[in-house]
Amino acid sequence: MARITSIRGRLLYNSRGNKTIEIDVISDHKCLGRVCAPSGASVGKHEATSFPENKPEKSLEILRQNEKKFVGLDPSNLKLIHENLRTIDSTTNYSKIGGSVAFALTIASIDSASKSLEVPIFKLLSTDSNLRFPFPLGNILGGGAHAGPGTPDIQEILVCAIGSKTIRDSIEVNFAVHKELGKILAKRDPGFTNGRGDEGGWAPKLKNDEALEVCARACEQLGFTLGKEVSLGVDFASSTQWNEKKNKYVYERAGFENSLEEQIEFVSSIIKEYKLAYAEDAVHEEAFDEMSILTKKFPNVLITGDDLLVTNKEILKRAEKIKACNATILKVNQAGSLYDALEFAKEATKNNIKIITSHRSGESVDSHISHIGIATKSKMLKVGIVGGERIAKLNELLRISEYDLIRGMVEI
Ligand code: 2PG
Ligand code: MG
Repeated sequence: MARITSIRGRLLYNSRGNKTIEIDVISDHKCLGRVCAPSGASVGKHEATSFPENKPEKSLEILRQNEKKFVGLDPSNLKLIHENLRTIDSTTNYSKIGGSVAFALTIASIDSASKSLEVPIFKLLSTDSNLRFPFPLGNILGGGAHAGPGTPDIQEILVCAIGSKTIRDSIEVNFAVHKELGKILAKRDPGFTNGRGDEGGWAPKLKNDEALEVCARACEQLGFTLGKEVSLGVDFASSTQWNEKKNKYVYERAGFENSLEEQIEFVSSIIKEYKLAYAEDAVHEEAFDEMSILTKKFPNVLITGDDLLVTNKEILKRAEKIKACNATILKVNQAGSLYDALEFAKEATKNNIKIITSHRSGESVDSHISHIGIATKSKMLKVGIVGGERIAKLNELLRISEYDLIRGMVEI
């Protein structure tokens, strides 16, 4: 059995150029596990706090003071590492040490164990003998909190190659749609600068409906039928539009407002018109009842909670009671530790809530989430489309395909 021999944290920067932390966990003096923490732009109210007082330096200082608590532990024993972490910070949202430490320390431990035992991370996290690939869900057009003024209010229009039989084909189809969309946008607007949002999706000056229309056209021009070879998805990130005082969704860029009922109509018509397979945060983060209306109305669409559930097991239990969603985003850093996130995944699976493991908009070039997506039997892996930090996760899926342990794609 391996033993953790040292831990070291450092201040680095994420894909937005913002400060973040990276943690090294070294086992047996030689096996290095290394993880850099990501961060979101559209952050749920109840997510784990990234850093105490928003200061990564403070997280690093607390880690340094407590380093010894982890030395000597088995790096593959996630529960023990999590429990030791909880002796330092027992707050529900990791406000004392920062969720970024919980994230990086637990995943770096598993990374280190993987090196020491020479077993891939997905195998360490799951004993299931029937693992498959999740479908990559790629952001082809960005707006909202991920892109500048003039772009759609809707945060992300995504593509998923639901007809693909292999991981390579599913990745290539996503790229093809993204490229085709780029050509359409350039033709439509000679002033289009090829500008992209935070996750690699194009960021054109378009209204919501125009943006959806060009994405559908890109798929069709490649000979695909929506709902057959490929499907579109949308992350509405509705909390961004929600105005509590007005009790309305304010679509500032498009220039309209929706009441709670109108929002359901708005989302429903988009789901129907574009045959969406996937609709994330279609209502704001506390609108559980409205989410359950949509879940009932669209049993064959992944009605997915992100800000709504924030990878929090207790909130998920509340959602389950009223069948608020049939799918959930899993972002480890929303929960805090990898142990927390895996407990959340167990609860979701037990209740037949489909899992979509996801990146954050502010990322690193790490690719551990590709393993986490496989081990949690996620239906989809939401990792953006192009840009080094997005491609890193897709490339890792291709490396993993060299293991004979995984047979084909999940059923969707
Ligand atoms: C989301 C994510 C990732 P952020 O809303 O689903 O696409 O964005 O990391 O900004 O929360
Ligand atoms: Mg989201």
